[in-house]
Parts: sequence; structure tokens; C-alpha cells
Amino acid sequence: MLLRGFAKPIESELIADIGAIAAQAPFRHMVTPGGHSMSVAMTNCGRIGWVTDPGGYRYDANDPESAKPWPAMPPSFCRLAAQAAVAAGFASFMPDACLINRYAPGARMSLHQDKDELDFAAPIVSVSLGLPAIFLFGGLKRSDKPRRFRLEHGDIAVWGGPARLAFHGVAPLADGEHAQLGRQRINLTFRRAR
Ligand code: MD6
Ligand code: FE
Repeated sequence: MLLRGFAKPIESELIADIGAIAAQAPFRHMVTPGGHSMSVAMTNCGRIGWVTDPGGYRYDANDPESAKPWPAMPPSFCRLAAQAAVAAGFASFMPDACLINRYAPGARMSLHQDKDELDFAAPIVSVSLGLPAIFLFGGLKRSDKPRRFRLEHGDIAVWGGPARLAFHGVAPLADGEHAQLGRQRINLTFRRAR
């Protein structure tokens, strides 16, 4: 489900919180198990964070760069994710992980499934901020032709039930200038991982 503009009322709070998280756990380009550096820069907040390195994908309570716990999930994040989940029909969503993705112009995310979590009953809540992006939403097979959705600043996508393991990705980000965030898109992805 796409909730257009759902995060707009608290955009300033979200942007300030992202700045505080990035000051403690800076955005970095992680390396995939295949040895490629990702074009998207990432950090995390919450009890556990998603990481990739040449050894594989995993959730880790600590930031491997600092060996310290990831910054706590700000109350504004948690509240927004739970409210969006309710609006999409998922009661009592309590995320324990929030992956924060930063896209510069040209950055992209190839088609993938989110399947490193233990509990597929919980939905995923995905908040878009900054420059618009084309979100690719496929089916349960990699070969299913993806539909394309333009996600704009403040939009929230919620995703679960029979769609929980759908393949999805983000087309290369078009250049532009966003009033609050400049030349970038930031995506918050909330999950129940453990
Ligand atoms: C992004 N999002 O929008 C990348 N995954 O930057 C994801 O990979 C994603 O938006 C699962 C559910 C929603 C998402
Ligand atoms: Fe994903």
C-alpha cells in the first residue's frame, strides 16, 4: 500500500533525527558478498542493523565500523512506522531495525527480496524523503516484470502479507534539487528482524 505524503507532517523532525544518527554512525558504501561496493550509502538505527560485507548479509547489534551499538531508534521514527502500518491494515507493528539508505544521483538498488528477517508476518514500512525515485515492484519470481511507481518526498510504502517476499528495487536516481535535502534521496526501511 502506498500512503502518499504520510510522513510530510513530521519531515523536519525526521531530517533532524537522520542528521543525529549519521553523526554517530556515518553513511558508508557497504560491500556485497559478490565484492561490489553498493552505490547506495547506508547506516542503521534501532536494536539491530542490516549489514553486508564480503562474508554475507546479516543483522548485527553493533556497527562494524565503530564496534558500538547502532544509535537508538528515535521515538518519532517508531511512532510513524507503527501509524503507517495501522493505516495499511497491520496492527501492532513494532520495528526493531531501521535501515537508512542514501541515494546520490545515479545510485540504484537492483532487484532483491528482503529475506534476512526471521518473521515474515510483520510488514515492512518504507519512507521516502528528498528527490523522487522510481520504485520497481515485481512478483515472487525474479523474472516477473516489475511495475514502476514514482515515490516522492513524504510517501510511505507498506508491504506485507502475500507481497512480503516480492522482488523490488530502485531505478538509477535522476539528478535534481530538493528543497529540504538537496541532491539526494533518503529512504528509511523499518523491519521486524528478530
Ligand atoms: C529504497 N527499498 O526504497 C529501497 N525493501 O530505497 C527497499 O529495498 C525496500 O522500500 C522492502 C520494502 C520496501 C522497500
Ligand atoms: Fe528491500
